[in-house]
Amino acid sequence: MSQLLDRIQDPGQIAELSLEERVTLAAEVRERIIGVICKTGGHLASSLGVVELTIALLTVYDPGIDKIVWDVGHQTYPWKLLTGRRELFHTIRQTGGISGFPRRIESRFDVFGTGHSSTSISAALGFASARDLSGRNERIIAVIGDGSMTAGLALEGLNNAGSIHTDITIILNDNEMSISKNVGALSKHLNKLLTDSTYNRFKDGVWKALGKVPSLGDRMRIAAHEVSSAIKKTIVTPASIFEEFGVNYFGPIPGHDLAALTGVMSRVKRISGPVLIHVITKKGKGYSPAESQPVSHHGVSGAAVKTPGAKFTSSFSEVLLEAAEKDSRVVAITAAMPDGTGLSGFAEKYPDRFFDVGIAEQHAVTFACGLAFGGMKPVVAIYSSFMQRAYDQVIHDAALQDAPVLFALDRAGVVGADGPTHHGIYDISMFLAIPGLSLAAPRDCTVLKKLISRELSDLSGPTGIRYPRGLEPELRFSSPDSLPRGTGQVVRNGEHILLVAVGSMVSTAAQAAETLMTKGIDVMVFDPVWLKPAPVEVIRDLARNRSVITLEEGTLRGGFGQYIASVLPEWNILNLGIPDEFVPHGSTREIIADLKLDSAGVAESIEEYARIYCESS
Ligand SMILES: Cc1ncc(C[n+]2csc(CCOP(=O)(O)OP(=O)(O)O)c2C)c(N)n1
Repeated sequence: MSQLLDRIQDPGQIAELSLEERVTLAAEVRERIIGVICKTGGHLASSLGVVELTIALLTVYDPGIDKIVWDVGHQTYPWKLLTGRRELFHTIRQTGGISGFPRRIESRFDVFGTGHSSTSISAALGFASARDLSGRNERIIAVIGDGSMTAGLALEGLNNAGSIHTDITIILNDNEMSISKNVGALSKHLNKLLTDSTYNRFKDGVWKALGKVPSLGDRMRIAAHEVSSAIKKTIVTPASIFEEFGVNYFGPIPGHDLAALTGVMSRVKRISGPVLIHVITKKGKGYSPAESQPVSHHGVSGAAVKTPGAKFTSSFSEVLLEAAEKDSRVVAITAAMPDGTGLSGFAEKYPDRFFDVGIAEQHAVTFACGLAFGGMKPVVAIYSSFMQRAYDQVIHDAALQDAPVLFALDRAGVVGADGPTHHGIYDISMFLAIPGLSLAAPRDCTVLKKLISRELSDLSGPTGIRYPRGLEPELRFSSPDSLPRGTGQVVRNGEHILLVAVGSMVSTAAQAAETLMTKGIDVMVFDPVWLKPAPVEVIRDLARNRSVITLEEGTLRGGFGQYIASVLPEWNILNLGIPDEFVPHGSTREIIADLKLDSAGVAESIEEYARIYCESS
């Protein structure tokens, strides 16, 4: 029974509830999230950690006018439930359902879409500056986690907040966790703020003094700021890093205490300039399995049946451990994803050679270049979509200087429920455009292992290996021990059509070829293995008496197919892949089918092409 939750038709109703009712509402929100997400899957632990914070925000601010900008966005399930999406909540992350992240097109309350971390302060500052320029007076609030605060982008925003000095509230949701345990000096600093008694004494002084200021109107906000500054001057305290940035710091505040949260937020509302409220929460709060194991409950897969089989990520872990054992120069770097990228085993076995740099993809890449020039063999494991953050570093620091760094691009291709922010469909175009950078796309775990093992034995320049999320395909083909650049492998013979299929698409291509065979179309399937340098001469040879079609799980714009078409202009090549549109969230199987990249869709496109081609020739 969720009597209160089911009564909320408009978030404005929350401010009218009593404190007791809001506490009940929090319990109902939590219950609903656990009930739904344990079935559908999704980001459970982070959302459970911000239930009270969300209710406090909706109590103190007016979401119809004020702008609440969430960072990362995976923790917005309470927000969705309370801002008009309760009835659709059971559809979250599913095909045609609501998104697992804030999206402007989904709700007027989602003022800024996200999925990648650390954007909230910059976006909020933009909103605040627009407000100032337009003479409006809404409140702007950024809600950012301690993990997300470790990224360069967040620190760039903070730096700018201190200099623009406009009214903006940053809520730092500190649960001491990124996906894994948060790392780095900032995390230590936050911990110090939590435990430092001098700081807590200072905080108490500020609250007491502010409490004495009788209900201040806008005109008096400056006076309140002066009270706070005066107190700061009277007590010698260690400065929080935020104050050094010119941002007023308030906290730490217990993040599951609704009275404390709303009290502090309402009082801080009166202070002008940039302020930061440091809120302490527990990831997974209210669901004991998630509280005790927040890492495995960061994202849960719901009731989906798990199929056994070799996974790309675990094969990467295995081969990396083997290489590290043989060669002490092999080092591994993650940007806050030791578990997701399969590096936790490496971290355990080789703690000195493992680096979790925080959510800092740009730093990870440049750091790896330094390691490489210092004589190490760095492997940077980053999901394909998060590598977008570090594109300049890949060009400027790695490729331009020919740094021998191996980029392990996990989750390449369509990833499913996380949707457009997370699909890894731009890496081929990104990497192909960079001179001197090599890129391979293994079709299965055996090829992945051979490639990584070979590259790490003699890493000659910046090299990317892209591989998909999840299990290798059931249909596999034997592969030679060595897969040198520029050769590739024919995995199926055929007379009429040469189908050049990239990585995850090789088995799909072979299945489509079987279907087409029954229709009299005989397809040769060629796996180039290396997309750059590509086996262009081999493809040219094979194409002599066949029509050429390319197939990739990546955007067509600037992709492998377009590259092949550009180097073989004499052929009328058909490129199959992802059109120039953002791909929605949903089940991977359904998305792939919609894109006509499953074997039935590929067979249909080829049959159609063959028909038109035969008619015209
Ligand atoms: C640029 C980028 N890199 C990596 C990720 C993957 N990721 C999603 S959530 C997360 C941890 C965020 O930690 P925090 O901000 O503290 O939020 P919490 O989950 O603890 O609430 C990471 C690393 C991401 N979303 N964006």
